[in-house]
Parts: sequence; C-alpha cells; structure tokens
Amino acid sequence: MEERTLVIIKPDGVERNLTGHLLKEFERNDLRISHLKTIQPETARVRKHYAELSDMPFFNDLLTYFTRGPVVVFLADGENAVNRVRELVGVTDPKAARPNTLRRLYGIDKSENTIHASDSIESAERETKLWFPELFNA
Ligand code: DGI
Repeated sequence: MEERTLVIIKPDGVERNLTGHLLKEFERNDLRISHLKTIQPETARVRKHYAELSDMPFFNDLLTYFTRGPVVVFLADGENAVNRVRELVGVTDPKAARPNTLRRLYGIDKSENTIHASDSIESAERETKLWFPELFNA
C-alpha cells in the first residue's frame, strides 16, 4: 500500500551536519520526500508529539534535547513507507539497532538518537497534522 510517514531529523543530526546525508539515504531507499522544512520546535508542540511518554522519568530531558536547536521535518512517501522507514531508522537504542540502520550508524545514545519516524499509520496521520498543519487548512 502506498503510504506517507513523518520523519524528523532531531537537533543532534542537524548540529552535526548530517541532514543532507540522511535525506540521501531515504531517496536511495526509494522513498520520496514530498514535503520538508527546517523549524525551531516549540516545547508545547513537542509535548503533544510525545504525549504518551509524559509520565516517563526522562520526559523533561527529552523536551530539552528536542527543543535545543532546529529540526528538519519531512514526509516520506512510498510503498509500505511506515514500516520501511522504521526499518531504515532502526530501534530506539542505537547500540541495539541493526547494522547499517541510521540510528546504529549515527545515533549517539538512547536519548539522542538522531531521527524520529512514526511507528504506525495512525501515528503518521496524527504527527503529520501536528507538524504540517498547513497541509490540512484547506
Ligand atoms: O519510537 P522511538 O523514538 O524509537 O521510541 P519511543 O517513542 O519509545 O521514545 C521516543 C524518544 O524518547 C526516543 O527516540 C528517545 C527518547 N527515549 C526513549 N527511551 C528513553 C529515551 N530517552 C532516555 N533518556 N532514556 C530512555 O530510556
């Protein structure tokens, strides 16, 4: 099924000038970048994005990290895009991620893992509305 998923290059990725390289990996894997922007995320939006983690002990650190600098937000389109992107990105902890996944290659640790990708079609829809509201203001 043709799908669209939401991806974010987090501040540690932008800071280390990995943006172009990471985008190229998506294109090389047959994913089309249909919308893209660099923004400075506001805390309120990140709180909503990670609402389900709000009780976790690391939540405040997560907000501080995610808002410390610009992020690159984009939509990746393709066949089975949600799962294919999660495979390309790898699991949360870079040390546990499979070889050649982007988090394994570039993630610093479990808290600074360089890339976010939606984990389901429902999450992708919710997160796309949150980060690209302009696409829904018809
Ligand atoms: O979907 P994921 O990003 O792989 O994982 P998630 O939704 O469970 O967690 C969201 C982010 O929160 C994750 O990318 C990094 C951060 N995080 C998750 N677990 C931990 C964590 N940060 C710290 N410091 N410690 C954790 O155990």
